[in-house]
Amino acid sequence: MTVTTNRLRIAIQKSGRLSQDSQALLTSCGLKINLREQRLIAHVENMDIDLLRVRDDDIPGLVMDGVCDLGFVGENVLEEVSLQRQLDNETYDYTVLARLDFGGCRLSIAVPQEEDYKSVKDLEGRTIATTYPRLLNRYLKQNGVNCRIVNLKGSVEVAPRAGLADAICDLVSTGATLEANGLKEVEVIYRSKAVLIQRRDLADEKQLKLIKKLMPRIQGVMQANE
Ligand code: PRT
Ligand code: ZN
Repeated sequence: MTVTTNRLRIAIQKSGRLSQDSQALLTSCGLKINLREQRLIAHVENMDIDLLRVRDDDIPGLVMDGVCDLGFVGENVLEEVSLQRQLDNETYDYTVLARLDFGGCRLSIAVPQEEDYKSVKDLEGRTIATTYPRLLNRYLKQNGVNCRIVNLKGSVEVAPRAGLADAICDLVSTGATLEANGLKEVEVIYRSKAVLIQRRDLADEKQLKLIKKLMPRIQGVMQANE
């Protein structure tokens, strides 16, 4: 059974690096969010909007499958999920409504500090641990390098020390985590920010009108932050 509702559904990360900023942006746009910490759904009191609070990894799929109308997610996750869904012959359509001014990071390859690294060719035949196997695979292919990719959902930065991999491919912002784990950043393979995406097939007049009303506000808040 599918739930029919014409309240606009916006997927946001429940708790993590994008949660505060996504919520703050919506609040600055005038949404009065009735948020109870443990709840999956938060109702917006003054507009026909519900927030769905989920893991960031689930957000692209929810929008691509049309279960949510909009979503706030990092481009890194969005691109990884898109690549995976293309391989699995699933729909991977969406529209980017705005590139946001938070969640900035880069996906980089890092190797042990003592390693004498000159170019990407030095990775030939090595094992790389990552949470982003599709993005990494695309990069390696483009550079004609063959590696073994080990898929880890967490603690990627300890993989070389634990003897699980020769190198890692992980998100970096300040570089402190790499440094603390005796690693150095050698290749930036993807630069990411948070984006607001919309499902492709959204057709409900009322919902489209609501989005039209919200977008200038979002642009306005971002300009004020510049
Ligand atoms: O529970 P859920 O699945 O929703 O959350 P999560 O743990 O998967 O994601 P979360 O909250 O850590 O990150 C959400 C999004 O924030 C990411 O997908 C990125 O788009 C963005 N982002 C921005 C970052 C970082 N900066 C970042 N630095 N995500 C993760 N990190 C981690 C990185 O993985 C590494 O462990 O921070 C560490 C490195 O930081 P520095 O400052 O030491 O370099
Ligand atoms: Zn996640």
